[in-house]
Amino acid sequence: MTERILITGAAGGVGTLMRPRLAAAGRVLRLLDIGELPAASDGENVELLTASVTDQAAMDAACAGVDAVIHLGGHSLEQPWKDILSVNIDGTHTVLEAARRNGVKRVVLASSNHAAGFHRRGAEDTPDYAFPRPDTYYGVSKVAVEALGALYSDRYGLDVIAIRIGSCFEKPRDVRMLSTWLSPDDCARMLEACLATPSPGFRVIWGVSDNTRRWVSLDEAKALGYQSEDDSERFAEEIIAEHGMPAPDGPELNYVGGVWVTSAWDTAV
Ligand code: 15L
Repeated sequence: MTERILITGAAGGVGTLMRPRLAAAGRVLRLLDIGELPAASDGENVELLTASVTDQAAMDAACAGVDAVIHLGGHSLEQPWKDILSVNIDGTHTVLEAARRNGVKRVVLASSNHAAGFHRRGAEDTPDYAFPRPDTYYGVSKVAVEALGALYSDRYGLDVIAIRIGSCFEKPRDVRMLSTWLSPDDCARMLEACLATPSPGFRVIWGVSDNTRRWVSLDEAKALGYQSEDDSERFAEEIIAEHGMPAPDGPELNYVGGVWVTSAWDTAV
């Protein structure tokens, strides 16, 4: 039987990295974005949709015949409150509501480390389900994403997993990302685990690779079947040579959200 997975925000950074990695025999990827999606390549089993996650009718149609939703759509950086509210918070409600209306059983939500960015790094790994301490309006929206996921799971019985993604790029871009990096291949492994694990109910997991310098727990992710195969340590020498070590008492190495806790990110109005 063919499996159909809807990916919102499929033209974004993580969506673009996941498109080839989540391709599988017997699977159709229904890719949705407000922006332009590259055309299907030869043999690629994709359906392309142009729509906004804030459009309920479009999302209802997009969820028809779908087995699972991976919701990556939304702003990925700090924005004025009204934009965060509309796209990230209202948009996530729209996606979950469309999933519920269509009987979609499983939704994976892109949360972020910035939902808990003001947690100080301690001697122990920051635990799973660390209480929200958002560092920005963007972080607040990810807390709302998690809350909406919990509501739709507890009230309507959907399986919902929110991933507090660290930094998902081809390679770490600074010293903090040696701790927060989620390699694209590990991200795909994590998403596959989220799709496959039986009856998870509502979960929140940290989305990072098993980095030597990791500072968040992977226990809950592992309990869902995630097995990281990457470690940012192979980039450490190069990244430290390029950027230098940050101040030992500065935000970069002392808060989960790094410099997002500083006034440099006070763009919000
Ligand atoms: C995020 O949530 C952002 O979407 C991404 O652009 C990165 O900046 C990442 O967090 C991070 O903390 O490195």
